[in-house]
Amino acid sequence: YKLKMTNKRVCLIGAGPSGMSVLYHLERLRLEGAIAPENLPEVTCYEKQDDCGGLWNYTWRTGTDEYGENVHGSMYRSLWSNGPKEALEYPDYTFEQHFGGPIPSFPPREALRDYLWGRWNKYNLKPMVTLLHSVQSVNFDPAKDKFTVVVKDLKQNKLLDTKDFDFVVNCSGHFSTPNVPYFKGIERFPGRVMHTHDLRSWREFSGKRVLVVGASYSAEDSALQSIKFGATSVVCSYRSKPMDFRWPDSVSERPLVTEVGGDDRVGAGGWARFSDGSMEQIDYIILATGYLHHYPYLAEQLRLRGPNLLYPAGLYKGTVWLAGGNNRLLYLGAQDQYYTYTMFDAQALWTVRYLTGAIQLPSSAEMAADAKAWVNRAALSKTDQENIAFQTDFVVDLANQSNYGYDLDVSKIFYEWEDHRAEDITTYKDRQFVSKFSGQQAPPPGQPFMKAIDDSLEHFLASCQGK
Ligand code: FAD
Ligand code: NA7
Repeated sequence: YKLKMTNKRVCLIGAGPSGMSVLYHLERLRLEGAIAPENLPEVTCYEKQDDCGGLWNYTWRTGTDEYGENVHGSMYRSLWSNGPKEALEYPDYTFEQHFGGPIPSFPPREALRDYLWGRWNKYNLKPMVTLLHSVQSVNFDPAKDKFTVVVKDLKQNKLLDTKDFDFVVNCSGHFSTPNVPYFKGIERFPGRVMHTHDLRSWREFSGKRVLVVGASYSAEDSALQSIKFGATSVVCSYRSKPMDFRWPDSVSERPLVTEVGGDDRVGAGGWARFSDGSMEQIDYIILATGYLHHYPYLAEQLRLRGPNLLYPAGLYKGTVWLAGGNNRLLYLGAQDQYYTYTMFDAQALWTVRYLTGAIQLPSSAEMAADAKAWVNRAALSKTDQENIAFQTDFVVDLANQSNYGYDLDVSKIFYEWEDHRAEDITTYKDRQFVSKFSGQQAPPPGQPFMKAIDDSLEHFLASCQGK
């Protein structure tokens, strides 16, 4: 499907929330007649999964898929939103509009996926995505002044002829390639060792003693989900600082694990030693150690690298790749995330304005200085409150520049959410918020998070109606 044949050709990689927001705003503005026909780019969106949705598509698969591609999915059964839905709500498509009434603040994965689809269906975006096509390589050819892109049709198991593009918009996400550290003795550990990327069900932890390595969102959820599904104990091991929540008695925190080991005899357990010299008996190891920026299909000089940051270096407006100077490779959603859907949406609208000529870039020196100033500020931002304030400013700046039309600042909701988490990490998902955009007060959940097992949309909607 082609939006329109014109001079600029755009290769959009990935149809998760970020990529779909690009298609959404392009189509919206096209239908509103806000883009002159000669400025409408021809966009080809390649998605390697069999549907739009990105991480919000659940897959039972781990490792490689039926086509030999790395499985993108990192979400598991029983995943409930980790932030309030009021903090990611699209102003032009509220949860109330989608569900026809109030729903609790922390919905399960399927409900959020359903919401995303509702907004995409407004403009029938799915036919604009070339599904089951994986981008294999992207190079910039200075002689042609084009990006040369090789794509594989997964169903036909066929590499397509190289295609030329003026722009590449990379929306492939950065929570799919696990960061897997080594710990002394781990190859001899007698129990299962897995990264959260490969987690699908928590049921196997019932009756087990679990070690969770990491101290961020995945670690927090791994600890809570393990005990929710019957683990007898969870020890969380941190590298920099503990999560320091008021954990249930069965969860504790230790400094970094230094060695693991165990007995090879059937039925014998394993152990972990920590940098304070203490030891624990454990059966399972969950590596909640985050993800790598990993874009193997992008030519070396186009690749973003580094840790998960609020403002990765080298991106003007957190979006335009500055190295090389052609400014025609864009990254969406490459940031660490408090804001999610609305941040991607502001970034997408900014991108569409840029692609259609409504936003002009300043000089290279100005862009580099602007990006550097954000990077420097991000480096000074340490606490959750500072991080939230930082990302709010980032999102609002993008929204202002792109004439977004709504105030996306939901920092108050995030601050309150952080307070709830500090009060009680086991109950914060049972709290309720008011929507900034519909004014709707969320009802309490049908069941508290620590008791809710059925994560289906059907069950969720039935429980909202008190059935
Ligand atoms: P993704 O959703 O990762 O989508 C990227 C797309 O690109 C995928 O469809 C992928 O198949 C495709 N792709 C990748 N490589 C290629 C290629 N070479 N060729 C073609 N297609 C390709 N956010 C929240 O708001 N609330 C939450 O509760 C929440 N929970 C999370 C829990 C987990 C375990 C994880 C990992 C993330 C969570 N997130 C959550 C954050 C999540 O990153 C965002 O919500 C969102 O999915 C990011 O959207 P995206 O489009 O940038 O990337
Ligand atoms: P994050 O937020 O990037 O956090 C990664 C965590 O892993 C963090 O606490 C790191 O410690 C820790 N880590 C990384 N490497 C190591 C090693 N070598 N040893 C010990 N600990 C390590 O990733 P998450 O998976 O939690 O969250 C990603 C997204 O998924 C997020 O948006 C959520 O919504 C769900 P550090 O603090 O850097 O010392």
